[in-house]
Amino acid sequence: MVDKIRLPPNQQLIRSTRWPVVGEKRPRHEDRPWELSLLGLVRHPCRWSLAELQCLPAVELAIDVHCVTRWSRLGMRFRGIPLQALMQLVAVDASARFVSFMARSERMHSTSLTMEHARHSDILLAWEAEGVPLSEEHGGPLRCVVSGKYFYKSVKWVESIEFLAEDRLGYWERETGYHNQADPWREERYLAPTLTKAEAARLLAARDFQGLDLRGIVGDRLVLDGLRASAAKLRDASFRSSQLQRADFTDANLSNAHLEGANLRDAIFHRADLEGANFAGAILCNCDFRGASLFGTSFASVHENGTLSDAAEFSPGTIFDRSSIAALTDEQQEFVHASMQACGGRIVTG
Ligand SMILES: Nc1nc2c(c(=O)[nH]1)N[C@H]1C(S)=C(S)[C@@H](COP(=O)(O)O)O[C@H]1N2
Ligand SMILES: [Mo]
Repeated sequence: MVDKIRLPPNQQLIRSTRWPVVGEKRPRHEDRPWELSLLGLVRHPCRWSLAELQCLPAVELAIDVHCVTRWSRLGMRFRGIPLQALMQLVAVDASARFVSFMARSERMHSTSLTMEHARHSDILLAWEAEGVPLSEEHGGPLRCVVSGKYFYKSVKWVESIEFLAEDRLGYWERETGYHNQADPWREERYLAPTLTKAEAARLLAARDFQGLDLRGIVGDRLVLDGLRASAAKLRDASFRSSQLQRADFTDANLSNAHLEGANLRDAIFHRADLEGANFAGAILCNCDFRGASLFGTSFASVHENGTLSDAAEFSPGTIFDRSSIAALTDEQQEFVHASMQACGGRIVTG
């Protein structure tokens, strides 16, 4: 019950031993030893080696992790230095209104927060998770962990923190339309694209989305059979109860898309990004899911007492990779295995 209250809308708990790797997998290679700098609007800019940081009074905090792709892990234990402690040491100027975190990574990954959030929430520069040193893929030797925001505000391999008067958009926020506020309780996941109603209507009538960025497009309860949407960017799109028979979503990005109750008979999701997509109650007969990414994807609604409703429908022609299914939550995996077995659908090694 307590867990439910701590779970933001449309998030799913993952098993407490699982921790998916999201985004970049390794830092930029450099011979120089690891350092963390605090700079910008501060009285005493400062740089610490990892050893120096680890001599400061460390704390261990339990932080709820909520990834924008709909998986959550509650109360993960992280050990490190609170950002507020470092902010006191460098004496942040009153004119600072934003703080930007930069990673030692190939694409110079970054993100930013308001000073308001930096001052009033739990933020750690962490080197340990669940009692063991952070592995490199999870941001070791040093990462940021920010409570109260989707996890994309927690930069891995953080090497500098800059205090600013004006905001500087981070990598995901700038390049892929991730919401700059990132409040999981308000579901601030992605920004809607700049698509006018007339343009959306024209594209829906033509049923051709190939390669287009149509984030957040709404096509509920429409007849869209034969839709061509290969390589389309359809994050957060909504096709609830639509007719999408034979639709081609090869290589499309449908993360967090709503497909509840849609008729997707003979549709192709080959190599599609379906992270966080919802197929509850959808007809998925003869659908090809090979190579699809299924972190946090739903194929039925799971209730608090463990019961299921709105089961998606499979058929002998439905096909999944075993490795894609392994990314689902336990409840969704069980459901897919059981109903695919019941109808004779194919689960192949891939
Ligand atoms: N340097 C860097 N930090 C990053 C990212 C990234 O791609 N590069 N991805 C972000 C996103 S979207 C998430 S969900 C978390 C994932 O952290 P994890 O791989 O340890 O789960 O890191 C965040 N920090
Ligand atoms: Mo994320």
